[in-house]
Amino acid sequence: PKAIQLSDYRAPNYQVETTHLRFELFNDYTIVHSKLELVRHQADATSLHLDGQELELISIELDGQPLTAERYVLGEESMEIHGLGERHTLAIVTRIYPAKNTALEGLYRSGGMYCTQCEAEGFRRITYYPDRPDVMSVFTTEIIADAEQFPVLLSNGNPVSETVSDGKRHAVWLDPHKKPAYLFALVAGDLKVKEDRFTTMSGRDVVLKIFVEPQNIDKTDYAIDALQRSMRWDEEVYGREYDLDIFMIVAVDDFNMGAMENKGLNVFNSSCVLANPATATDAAYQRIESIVAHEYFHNWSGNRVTCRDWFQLSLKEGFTVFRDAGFSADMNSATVKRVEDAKIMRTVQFAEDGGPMAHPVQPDAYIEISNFYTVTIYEKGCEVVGMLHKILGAEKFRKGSDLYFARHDGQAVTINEFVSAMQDASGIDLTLFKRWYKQAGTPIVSATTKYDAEAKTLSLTLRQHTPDTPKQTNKLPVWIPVQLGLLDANGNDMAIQVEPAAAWTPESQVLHFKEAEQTFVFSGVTTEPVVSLFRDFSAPVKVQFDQTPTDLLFLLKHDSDGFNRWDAGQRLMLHWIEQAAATSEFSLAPTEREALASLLADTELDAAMVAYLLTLPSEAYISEFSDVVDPLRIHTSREAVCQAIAVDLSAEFKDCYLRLCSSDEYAPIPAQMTARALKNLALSYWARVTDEGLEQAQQQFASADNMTDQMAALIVMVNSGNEAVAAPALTSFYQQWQTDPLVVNQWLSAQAGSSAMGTVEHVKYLLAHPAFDWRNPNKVRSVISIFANQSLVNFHREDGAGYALLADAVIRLNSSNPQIASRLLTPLTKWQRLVPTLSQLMKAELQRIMHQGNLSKDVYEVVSKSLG
Ligand code: B3K
Ligand code: ZN
Repeated sequence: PKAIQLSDYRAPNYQVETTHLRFELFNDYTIVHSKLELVRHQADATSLHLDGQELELISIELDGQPLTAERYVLGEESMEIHGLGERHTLAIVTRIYPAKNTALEGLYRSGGMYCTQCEAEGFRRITYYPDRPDVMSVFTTEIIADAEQFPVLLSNGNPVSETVSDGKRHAVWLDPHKKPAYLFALVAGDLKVKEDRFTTMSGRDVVLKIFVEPQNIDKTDYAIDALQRSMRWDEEVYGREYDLDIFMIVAVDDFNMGAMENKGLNVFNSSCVLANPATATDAAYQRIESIVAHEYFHNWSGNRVTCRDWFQLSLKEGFTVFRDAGFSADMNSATVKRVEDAKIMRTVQFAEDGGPMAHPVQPDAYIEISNFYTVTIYEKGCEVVGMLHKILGAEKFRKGSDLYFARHDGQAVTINEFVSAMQDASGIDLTLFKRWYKQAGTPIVSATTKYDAEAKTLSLTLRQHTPDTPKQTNKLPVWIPVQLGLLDANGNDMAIQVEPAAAWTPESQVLHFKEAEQTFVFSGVTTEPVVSLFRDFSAPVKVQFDQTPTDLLFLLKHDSDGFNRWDAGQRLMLHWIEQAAATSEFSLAPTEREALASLLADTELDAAMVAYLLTLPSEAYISEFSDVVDPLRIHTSREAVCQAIAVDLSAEFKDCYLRLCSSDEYAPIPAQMTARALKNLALSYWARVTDEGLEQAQQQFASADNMTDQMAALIVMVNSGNEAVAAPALTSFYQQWQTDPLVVNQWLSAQAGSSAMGTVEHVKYLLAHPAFDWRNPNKVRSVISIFANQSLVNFHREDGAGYALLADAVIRLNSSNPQIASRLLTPLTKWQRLVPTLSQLMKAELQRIMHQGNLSKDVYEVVSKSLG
């Protein structure tokens, strides 16, 4: 397979003014008629390139005449038409087989329904087409299907007509907005609909519809509510109004990712949209809220203004993640949201940036674009937009966003155009800032301070360095916004005066660090302060700043920045874990114990925040702070610290638990969700060290009226390692929920992800269980990905059996669903950082995959890059 290069980009020869599609759905196959109005776009162009995959060509006509064989060349995945003039009508008929489509790209069947997934390059599996995002067209879609089997026929835009004759239903949809083919969607099925309305800021009435399989109709309320709040928020915060008469969401069970923003017809993985209190956890509700918002926000950042080519993917994804993060922060707690996002950056994105798949936010080459829907494109892309927000401030940022949408509405543009709009609207030169988009790797910032008591100054010296990444060396300094504060002896923020003054933005408390090394001098510092650096996670960098456990404890108690309170606590806990690893024992110092106890009793603080403050860094998080990863050592030392905290504070955890038990009827609202988060955290510590706590978990499990409490209790029992407690609970849970696939998936994950229970043998048992299904991506993720990413001590078993299990799964899925196979591979890409024995075993599994014949592009790219 050959890499596609950004530098090879050429504008298309022809544009497609209108696209008329007619789908005839039969049981065994589908016939697709396409009629394109082509218009020349490059002077002198005479040839047209169309993409096509797994298509049977039935006929092709140009301007009403059959196209003779010498006028076109069929390649394995393309069609080239020659001898063209200014304007043409091209009509193509193809046959496709949706029921045989296990890759879940293009048009496929999921259960009894048809649906599509076209991003990035799925439309070429429907018909021959210039399947690239800079070809934008007005689409009309006709769907013809058995009237009884398919009462619901949907496509993008507004409905034009629907008729039934001779047992066939015939629906027509027109989308007036020009769009690239990747935003096309079609759905056909026997679905129930939940309907509501929204009145836009200019007073237009929009119909909202969520389509689901009949058994799920009682799981749609929350998504509708989240959608309405998203629509309002986008008007208020970004001035963006919805632009069609109808907005639809469809839930499907078989889906490769979370959801898809097709124009006017979002298609969702059912796990990211369906919820009711009995079956969905608070975490699921929050996921739904953010994904519904994300897909809705794409209507502007992605659809009205789209990407010129797939190297610009972060243009829509980074910006849209930033928008949905702002929404979630406003709906819940901004600090908690920031903590959650920083955790993902530090565990998953930093790992990607430091591994063989490292790539810039704007990549310059790829073999398979599906492999580039990554945490770098999404989450680091969001952080880069977030830094622009910090640099510009909220008001100028909004002006930049308005200018971007006004300038480029209806266009397919590049990341450069986004930054230019921000620059032009703000008057701030962003030339240097653009390096963030081009350089891969996580910058490492080291900080040292020197206090001069006589001069009353504090000097802060910052150095930055970005390590080499595959095919990228000698990186240049980037523009790093360092949000900071200086705490006096009482823990209050000191007033800040700094030299050079030009490097300081007082409103945002941001220092602009732009060179390899810079020293900033703070004056009027009457006592030696405790420095709080990178408040609010102001830049996606690794920080090396030696602060004593005493300072960290002080920041944990006093920092006015909630994010840095959490961060100080995590750094302190990393010290503890290191201490436990070095000495094989650990106990809390009295001051530390006191600090944790007072957090636990602090009813002023957001309860979810308290829960995060008291949660140890995960094993994955600890790994990212280790030079050489020794999973067993990490697991054992973390467990020791966890045990010590549980023992020392068991009475406090019990009190906290009992205080937060509530008899209020369940509601997925922030006040309740945060309380449940802390309550269930307290339970997990309490049950770890007392019979009373474990009995309480059993009781909560038996009496819970909502999945959050039931699942939390189940996980406590599973993690107890007490077979006599865990086994009956798992059995009764399965009996209770076996007909609900989304709940069964949680049941699978609770086992596969547990250090106590998620052993290789048990995972094999789950893979053979009737609840498992290799064709369903949610099941594969629930068992295999969860095992390999969470049950680390078992995945990294010393004989390599965990790696072999994962490699077998990749090999099995390589041909049926290459995207899922490739995604599963991520844990195996980290072999170089492991202790030598494990490293060799893991590498051998990658080599075994490499030696299989017929690797998909997806799997080949990740494996070959990982082996270097
Ligand atoms: N844009 C889609 C992702 C498509 C992934 C294609 N392999 C979902 C989203 O980011 O909103
Ligand atoms: Zn997106």
